[in-house]
Amino acid sequence: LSLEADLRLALDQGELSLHYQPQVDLISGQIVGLEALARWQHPTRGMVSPAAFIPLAEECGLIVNLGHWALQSACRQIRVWTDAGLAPRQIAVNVSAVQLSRGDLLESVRLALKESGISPDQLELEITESFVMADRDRSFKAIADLKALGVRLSIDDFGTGYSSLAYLQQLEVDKLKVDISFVRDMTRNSGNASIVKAVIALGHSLGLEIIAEGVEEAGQARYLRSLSCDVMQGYLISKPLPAEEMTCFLHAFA
Ligand code: G
Ligand code: G
Ligand code: NA
Ligand code: MN
Repeated sequence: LSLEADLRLALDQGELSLHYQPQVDLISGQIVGLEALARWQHPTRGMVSPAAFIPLAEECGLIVNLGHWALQSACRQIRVWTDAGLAPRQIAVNVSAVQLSRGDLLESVRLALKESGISPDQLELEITESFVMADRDRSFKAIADLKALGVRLSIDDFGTGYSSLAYLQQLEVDKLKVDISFVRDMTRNSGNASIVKAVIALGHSLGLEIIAEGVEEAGQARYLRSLSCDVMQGYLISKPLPAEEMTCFLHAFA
């Protein structure tokens, strides 16, 4: 069986799951969000990384179904955590440009919200610069429609794509995620530190919240706080965890 045929089956047979990684406010120390990240536990191949199967799913169009599954699963899980009094402000779900070009992203989001009964502002969508630049008219319209629904939007891996700064000003997004590659060497590489500082200043001047990804060391967290970065995410707090383990983590953290 090809990996693609396998992935098709995996989706039907429930081999995919979401893991959740906390996002922590740098001032209050509270968990303000969770990012949902897809995982594939294959019966013989073992754990297949999303870095391998997401691009494959995008190529063959399966990302439309996979993306809807992720939205639906994340919204159901927020519902469970909301009912248990454990839900942070929002859960972030990654969305691909292909969900826009080959699927009906707006309808998919609407359905997941309706079915779960969560408040739209509990859902955040992580889009990339390539999502925005692939088809500008279509993506600007989609972003406006999604904002009208009440969901929150963030730009993932910010600084690694090639969107122009002029677009950033027109986009109705709420948050920038500083890419892991800039955060990693920030305290040792002054070039990366300059980029992180610039992204924070730019984002704040446009009224956007800034989250730094890939924070692994306490020194990085201190440095980000000194730069007025708002939120951090990374192994320093926790790696992505299955829903049941995240439930325990949320209990312990509260
Ligand atoms: O969790 P990890 O760092 O291994 O994720 C690798 C990549 O896969 C990241 O770029 C992440 O954004 C992407 N990814 C994980 N889950 C999803 C998903 O549900 N949808 C999309 N489109 N991308 C995902
Ligand atoms: O493209 P995206 O930003 O969605 O992908 C995030 C990826 O980074 C996921 O695969 C996630 O598992 C991984 N990740 C999350 N926190 C850390 C971290 O602190 N260090 C490293 N190296 N990777 C991380
Ligand atoms: Na992401
Ligand atoms: Mn990212």
